[in-house]
Amino acid sequence: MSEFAGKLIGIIGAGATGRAAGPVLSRQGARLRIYDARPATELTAAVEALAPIAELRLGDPHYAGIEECDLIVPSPGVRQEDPALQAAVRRGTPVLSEIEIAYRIAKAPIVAVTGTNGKTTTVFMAAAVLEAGGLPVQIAGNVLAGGFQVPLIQAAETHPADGWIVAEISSFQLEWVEHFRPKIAVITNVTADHLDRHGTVEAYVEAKANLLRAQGPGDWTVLNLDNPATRGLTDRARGTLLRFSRSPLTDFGAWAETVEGGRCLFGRIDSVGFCNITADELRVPGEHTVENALAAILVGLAAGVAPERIGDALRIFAGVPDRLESVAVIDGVEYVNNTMCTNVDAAVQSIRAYDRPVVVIAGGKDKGLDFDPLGQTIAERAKSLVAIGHDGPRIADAARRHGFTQIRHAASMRDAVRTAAEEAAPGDVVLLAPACASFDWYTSFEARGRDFKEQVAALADERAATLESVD
Ligand code: UMA
Repeated sequence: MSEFAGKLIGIIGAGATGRAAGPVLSRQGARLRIYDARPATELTAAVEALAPIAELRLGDPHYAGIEECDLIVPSPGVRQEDPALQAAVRRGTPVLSEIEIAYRIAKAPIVAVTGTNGKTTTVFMAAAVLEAGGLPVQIAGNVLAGGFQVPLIQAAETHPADGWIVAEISSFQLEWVEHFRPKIAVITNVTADHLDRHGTVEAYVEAKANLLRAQGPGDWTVLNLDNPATRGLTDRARGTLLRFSRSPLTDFGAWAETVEGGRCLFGRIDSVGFCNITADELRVPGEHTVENALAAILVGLAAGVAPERIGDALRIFAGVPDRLESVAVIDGVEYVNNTMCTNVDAAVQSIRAYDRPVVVIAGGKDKGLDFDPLGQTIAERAKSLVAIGHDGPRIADAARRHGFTQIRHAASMRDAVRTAAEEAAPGDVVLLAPACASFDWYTSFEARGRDFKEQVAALADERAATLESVD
C-alpha cells in the first residue's frame, strides 16, 4: 500500500505542480485539499481538473485549516519562509516537495539536472544521448520549452522501470527534499541568480547541493570543474564523482582537448574512453554548449550508452526553443531568441558565444543581480545595446560605466527589434539576451520570446514586401 494512502494532504498551489500532483496523490489513495492564494475565478482550469478529486480552498493566502493536514506539498513558487510552512515545521508536520513525492513513487531511474544556466539544454542533450542508446526516455520537471511542461510527478507515475526520466530540477524544488535520490545527478554551474528568493548566493548554492544529499554508492555525480561553485561541491559527492572541464583532464571524466587542430570532446569512465566529436560539430554556438555536451557525454557513459551513439546524438542536436534559438536571417543579419537568459551570467555567456558583431537587446525585471559584469561584456564585445523594460536603463548605466556609448532605448519589443535592425549590418547578430525576468512586460519568458519572434517575422515580411515593390 502507498505510504500516502488515507493521509490528508494539503497541496499549496493550483498551478502546473498542483494540477499534476493532485491526481497522482489521489490515485495513491490520499485525501486532498488544494490551497491557492488566488481566487477560483483566476484558476478555472485548475478548478475543473481538481474539484472532482479534492476539496478546494482558494483565494486565502493564509491557507486556513492547513494545520489539519498530515502532509503539506508546497508548489515551487511558495517561499520557504511562508508562515504556514514554518508553522508546520514547528508542529512536526512533514513538508515535502513534489519532486520528493515523485521520487518515492517513480519506477524509472532519474537523471536530475540542476544549475543556474544550461540545465534545460543539458536535459534535452542528455535525453537525446540516452534515446540514441535505445532507452525509453521521458523529459520532465522544471522544463518549460516550446509549450512542453511535464511535472516530475506525472512522469514518475507512468514511466516504465526499464527507461530513464531526465528531469530539470530548480533550486525552489530542492528546498523540501529528504530522500530524493537521482541515479545520476548533474550540476551544470552555479552563479548568482534568484537572490530575491534565496537571499544570498551561499543559500542558493546550498539549495542546489540538496540534489546530492541522498545519493550513495551506485549513483553518479556529474559536476563542472570549471565553475567555482560546483568545483566546491566535489567533496559533497556521495555517488561516483564524474567531473567535466573545458580543459584536459588526466584521469576520468569528460573534457575538451585540442588534437591535430580540432577541439575534441573526450569522455572516459572505467575503461571506456572516446573522442568521436569535435566542439565545431555542435550546432549551437558557445562555450556553454561545450559544457552542456560534456555533461551529456558523462550521463550517456554512466547509463552505458555506446560512445559512437553519444557522438551521433550530439552531432544532430539542434538546440531547444528559446535558448539561443536562431529565428531568421534578414538582410544578412541573424536574429537570435535567447529569452530564457534571465540572469547576468547567461547574458554574458550568450554574448560571448558569437565571434561576430552583436547587437544586444537586454532588460526586463531585475532579480536583484549586479549588472556590472554584463556592462563590461557589452563594452568589450557588443556593437550596440538596445535597452528594454523596467531595468534596461540600469544595464545601460552599467555599460556606460565601462565606457560604452552605443546605447539606444526601446519602449516595446516591436521598437526594440526595429532599433536593433537599424544598428546591425550584414554578418551581425541581433541577440535578445534580457538578463532579467520578463514580468515587467509579459507573463512569462516564453511570451517574451514569442513577441520577439513575431516582431522579427513582421520585420521580415515588411522587408520582403519592400523588395517586391522595388522589383
Ligand atoms: N501560489 C500560492 N502561494 C504562494 C505562491 C504561489 O498559492 O506563496 C500559487 C499561485 O497563486 C499559483 C500557483 O501557486 O496559482 C503557482 O505555482 P508555482 O509558482 O509554484 O508554479 P507551477 O505552475 O506549479 O510551476 C512550477 C514551476 N514554477 C516555479 O518554480 C515558479 C515551473 O517552472 C515548472 O515548470 C512547473 O512547476 C513543473 O515542474 C517554471 C519556472 O519559472 C518554468 N521556474 C523557475 C526558473 O526556471 O527560473 C524556477
